[in-house]
Amino acid sequence: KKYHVAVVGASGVVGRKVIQVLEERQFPVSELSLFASSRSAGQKIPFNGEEITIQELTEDALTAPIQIAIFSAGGETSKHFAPIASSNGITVIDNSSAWRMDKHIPLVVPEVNAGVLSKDDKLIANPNCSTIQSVVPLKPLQENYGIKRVVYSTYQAVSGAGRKGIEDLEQGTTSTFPYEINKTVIPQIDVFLDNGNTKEEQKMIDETRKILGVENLPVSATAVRVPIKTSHGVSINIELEKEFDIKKIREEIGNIDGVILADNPGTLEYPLQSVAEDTDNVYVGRIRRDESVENGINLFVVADNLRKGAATNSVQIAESLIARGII
Ligand code: 11C
Repeated sequence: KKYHVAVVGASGVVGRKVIQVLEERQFPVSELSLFASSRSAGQKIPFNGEEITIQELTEDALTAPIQIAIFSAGGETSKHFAPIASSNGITVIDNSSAWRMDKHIPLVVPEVNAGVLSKDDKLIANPNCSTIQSVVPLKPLQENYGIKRVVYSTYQAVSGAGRKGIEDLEQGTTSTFPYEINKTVIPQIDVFLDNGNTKEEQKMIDETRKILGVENLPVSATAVRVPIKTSHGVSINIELEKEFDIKKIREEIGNIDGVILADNPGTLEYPLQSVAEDTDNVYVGRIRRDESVENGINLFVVADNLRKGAATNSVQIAESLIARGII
């Protein structure tokens, strides 16, 4: 079976990646429709040997025969257009933060919680990039040992902020970031909230709890922008409920679908952003005991923020819906 797929926000950094990933993974597309704002309408994007013209997104655009729509056009567009599309019977996978914390909307990283998907889901949220790669190695730890507390420290690429973020790095401008990102790391991603966290940090906390299904899980995060173009790094410190064997944990993490263990200090092998770039893998390494607490563990996780952190994960959600006979 093949599907009529729409990409909303087709001209953006993530939208273009979604189109590329659909082609690379040979997603069963019968027809691809591309939508964006009037500014980008008329642009052509290659897909499976054809040139597809971007159409302007209007209220009547998202309807049958489209069956699946992948949105990456920002929160405001998703808030307005995703309910219109889903009420027209289209299954929407939304990359923005608009719907993630809505308790009726599943928030999915397929390796971790594809089991929450059901036939009733017409709108499914794709988590924040730094959250996606972080929860992947947490899954077997939660299942096998119980998680008591998680502390994230991130090293996030400028492409997380879109094309303007990349321009700031390449040109030394400050149109997106408050300081010159080519000269410093910046311990601020997105706006500050009343509790002192940035919005990015709060997303990591809230989304981790929702994906792991533990409402009050103690999670803390510090999110930092670093001067590289692609791939986020996250240092994760975890306290487990039960005792563990570090070799066994290494094995359990290595067995997760899509995870590449890069964990061999003897040969200087560890996750690198330069290696993860342009791959769909989640690289995990520096796995070691944290001797400062009981049952503590440290690890470092790297993934391409535009792929596993966004486009690839949303296509994998669509693949999970097909594999589970939901669409
Ligand atoms: C960043 N994580 O690196 C952000 C970008 O909620 O989907 C993704 C924002 C989101 O700036």
